[in-house]
Amino acid sequence: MNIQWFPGHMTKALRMMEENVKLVDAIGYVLDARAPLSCFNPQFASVIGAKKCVFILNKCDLADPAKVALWCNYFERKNLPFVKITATASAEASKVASVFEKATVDLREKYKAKGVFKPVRVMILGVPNCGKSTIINCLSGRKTVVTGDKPGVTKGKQWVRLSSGLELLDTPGTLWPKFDDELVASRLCFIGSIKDDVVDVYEIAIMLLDQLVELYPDNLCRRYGLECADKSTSEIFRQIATKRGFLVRGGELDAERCAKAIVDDFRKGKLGKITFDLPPE
Ligand SMILES: Nc1nc2c(ncn2[C@@H]2O[C@H](COP(=O)(O)OP(=O)(O)O)[C@@H](O)[C@H]2O)c(=O)[nH]1
Ligand SMILES: [Mg+2]
Repeated sequence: MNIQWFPGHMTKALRMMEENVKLVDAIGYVLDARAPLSCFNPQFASVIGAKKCVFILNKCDLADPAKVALWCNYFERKNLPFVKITATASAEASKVASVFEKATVDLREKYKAKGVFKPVRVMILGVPNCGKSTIINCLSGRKTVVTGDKPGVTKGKQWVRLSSGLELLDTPGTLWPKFDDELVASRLCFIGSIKDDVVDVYEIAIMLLDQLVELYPDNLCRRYGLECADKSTSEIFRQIATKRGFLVRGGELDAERCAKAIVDDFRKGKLGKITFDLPPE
């Protein structure tokens, strides 16, 4: 897969984060629970530095609960603050607020002892489309920042003040200039973090089928009524296209339409609850 793509607005966004990190007390690092490892942007480490960092495993409604549990276990073992949520469910807001409150308790007590009132500021970061803006809206209880099911919706700098005294800074999602790991790049495509228009949808669908055959063959068979996933990926693709009637005149496969449908099924959770990445070790 060939993705050599780093739009100018991502460089700008990274610079904005580097400047603003001085203003915040903590970081909220959002990870898509379907591919948490792939969501680690190597460029974020230098932005975060020694700041307190809370990991937010988002989109848990779409993720495999058994693997999410492994991730929670991993964060616990490493003594890293984390929270698992579904940001589209508004009832989850208090979970995020309380993990930030806990992470900044020392600081807030210091302010209190000095008799100063200063908001606790948190910068929310993560790859495109992992749900940063949705989390902020969920916390503020209203639609304060724009969200969208495609990368690149958040452009400028946006502070949101909550009644609890917490101030959140939304940031545009950024990726890194070169993907060394094909699996990581493919998973960022599956979860819609890499824009569909810079990749070949057929190639993405085939990679998705490849990984589903390996990790979730039953889900694949159930969704598409296949007897088994014990065939080549291109054969499975052909079967799905035939069953679904994705054909063009003359009986040829409509590969693009079929590919889009498969990727879309995954994104909407129609293939079941799926998580590709295991924690390190
Ligand atoms: N199913 C599901 N969808 C979510 C969740 N959080 C965000 N989304 C959706 O993911 C898409 C991207 O969200 P957005 O907040 O714009 O992502 P951002 O690019 O990180 O700011 C939107 O369509 C959201 O509705 C979640 O927990 N579950
Ligand atoms: Mg956004």
